[in-house]
Amino acid sequence: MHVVATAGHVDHGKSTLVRALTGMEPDRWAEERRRGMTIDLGFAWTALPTGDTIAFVDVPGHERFVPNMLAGVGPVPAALVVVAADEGWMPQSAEHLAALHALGVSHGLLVVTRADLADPGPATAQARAQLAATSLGAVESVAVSAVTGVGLPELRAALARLVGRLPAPQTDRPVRLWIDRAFTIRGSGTVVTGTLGAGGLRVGDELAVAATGEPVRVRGLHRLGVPASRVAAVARVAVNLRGVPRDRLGRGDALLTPGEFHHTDLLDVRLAGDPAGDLPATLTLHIGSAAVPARVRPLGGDTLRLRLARPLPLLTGDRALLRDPGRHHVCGGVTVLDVAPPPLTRRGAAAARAAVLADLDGRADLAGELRRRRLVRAGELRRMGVTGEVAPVAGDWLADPGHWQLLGVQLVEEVTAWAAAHPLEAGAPVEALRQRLGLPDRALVEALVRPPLTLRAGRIGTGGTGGLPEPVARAVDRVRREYAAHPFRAPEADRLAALGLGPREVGAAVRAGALLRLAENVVLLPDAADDAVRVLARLPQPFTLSAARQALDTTRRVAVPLLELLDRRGVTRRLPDDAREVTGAG
Ligand SMILES: Nc1nc2c(ncn2[C@@H]2O[C@H](COP(=O)(O)OP(=O)(O)O)[C@@H](O)[C@H]2O)c(=O)[nH]1
Ligand SMILES: [Mg+2]
Repeated sequence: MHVVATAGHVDHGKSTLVRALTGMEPDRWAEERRRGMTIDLGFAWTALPTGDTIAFVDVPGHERFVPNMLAGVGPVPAALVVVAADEGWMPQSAEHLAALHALGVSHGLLVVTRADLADPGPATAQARAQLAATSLGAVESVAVSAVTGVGLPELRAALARLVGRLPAPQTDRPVRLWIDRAFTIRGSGTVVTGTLGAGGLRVGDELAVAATGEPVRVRGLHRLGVPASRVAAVARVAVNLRGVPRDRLGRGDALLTPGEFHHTDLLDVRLAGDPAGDLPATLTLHIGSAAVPARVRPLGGDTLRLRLARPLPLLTGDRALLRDPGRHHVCGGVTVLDVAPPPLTRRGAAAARAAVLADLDGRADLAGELRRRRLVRAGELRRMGVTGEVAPVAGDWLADPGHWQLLGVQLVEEVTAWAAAHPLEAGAPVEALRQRLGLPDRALVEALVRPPLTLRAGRIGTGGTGGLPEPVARAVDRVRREYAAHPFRAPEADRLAALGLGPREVGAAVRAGALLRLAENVVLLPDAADDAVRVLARLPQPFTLSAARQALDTTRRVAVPLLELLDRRGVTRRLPDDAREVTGAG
C-alpha cells in the first residue's frame, strides 16, 4: 500500500478528486457534507492500474484548519498538490506547499483541477514555478476535470509512476504510529487510526502510549477497512486497543514500540526558512500528527533550542515544522539535531553550542555522537535515533576512544594518589574511584583497569607488588625467605613486628592475599594451604591431628586451624573419631 496526502487551497477540488479516483466519500462528517467543505482529515483508497493500492489522506484547505492539514501530511511521504484551473495559485496553496517543503516532502504530483472551467495552462505554469523552488522540485503535472472525467486516466498512470518512485519502507524499524483519530466502536472498545510510516504491527503486540507510557495491547487491526493479523509499513491502519479507554488517547499522541524511543521536551534543531533571529518566542512545533507549543531560543546561525510544552518521542534526524498560529504562517522546517542536548548554563554556552551544531545535519553519526557525549549507553543512543555499530567498553556502555584513553590515565593517577594517602590499604575501592572519576557505573572503572593496575576484591592497586603497599610487600618477602624451610611454622607476633608487620600491616597483607590468616595472630604464606594438602595426601589415610602436625613440622597452634580451614575448603574430611582423610577434592 502507498499513502499520499492532498494539499491545496479550499474549494480547489481536492475532495472531489479523491471521490472521483476512489468512489469513496472522504468528507466523513455530516457538517462537512452540508457545508461542502472539508474540516478534518478524510480517508479513501483505490487500486492503481499496476495493482498497487493507494490510500489518500484528504486534507482541509481552509486556513482555519491548517493544523488538521498538518496532522494529515506529517506522517505521509508523498503529496498531491491540487490547484484549480480557474483560480490559480492562492494563499493556502502557498501555505500548504510551504508545509510540504518544511517537512521535506520530495515526492508528489501537481494536479490542476476544474480543467473544464478554464484553460489549465496558466495555473499549471504558475504552480510548477512555485513547486520548483521547494523540496518537491520538478514534479509531473496532470490537468483533470472531475466533472467530465478528462485527465483521470492520465492521473492514475501518473500516480502509479509516483508510487513506483517512493523509497521502500523500513519495515524493520520500531513503530511510531502517530494517531490521527481515536474513537470507540461498540463491542470493540478503543480504536485509533494513523499512517504507519515504518515498522509493522501484529495482533497481540504490546505498544506504549507516548503521552503516558501506558502499555496497551493490539486487540485487532484493520488495513483499509479489512481485518488483518499483521500490517507492514507503509499503510493506513486502524488499531483496536485493549487496556486503554478512548479518552486517554487522541490526535497528536502516538503508539510506540516499548522502550525504543527517547521522550524529550528539550531539543536542538536546524531551521530552514526565515533567519532564526526574527522568530517569535513561542511557536507551534508540528511533527507527525502532533502540534505542541514550543519556547524558541535562537542559539546562533540557523540553530534553535526548543522547549516543548510536553515531551514527544523524537529521533535525531526527524523533520518537523514550526508555525506561528497567530499569523497563519509556516516559519520553516526544522531538522532535529539533538534530542538530549546539554544544558546551557555558562555565559557563552549558546554560541558554543551553535558551533557544535554547525557540524550536524541530523544524520546518524555514531563517532561524532560519542565524541560529544563521551560516554553513553548503546540503548540510549538507539532510542535517540543514532544507529551504528561499535564495541562497548563495558556492559552496553559506548565510549569515545580518546576520552576512554584519558580516563585510563586519570585512573592511574587516582589509584597512585590513593596509595600515597592510604599506604596500608591494598588498593583503592572501585566505588571511591568511580566517584573521583565522575563515572556513572562501577563496571566502567573495572573495565579501565590495565596493567600495571590490578583489580582484586573490589579494590584497584598500582600493581608491581600485587596491590600491596611497598613496605608491607618487602616485609612479606622477608617472612618468605625466613620461613622457606619451615613453611608451616607461623611466626609469633613479636617476630612479625620485628620484620615490620604490625597488626595493621598484617591486615593489609591478608586483604591483599599476601598472607593467609588461620586464626588471630596465626598467619602463613598464602600457598601454605595447598602445600599442606600435598604433604597430608602422602600420609596413610585417615590420619590423626598428631600425625598431621608431625608431617607438617609444625605446632598445634597452626595445625588445628589449618586442618579446620582445609575441612572448610572440602579438601580434607573430619571423621567421627576425629581422624581425617584427604578427599582428593579441591
Ligand atoms: N466544474 C468542476 N467543478 C469541480 C471540479 N472539481 C471540484 N469541483 C467543485 O469545486 C467545489 C470544491 O470542491 P471540493 O472537492 O470540495 O474542494 P476542496 O475544498 O479542495 O476539497 C465543489 O463544488 C466541487 O463540485 C471539476 O473538476 N470541475
Ligand atoms: Mg475538501
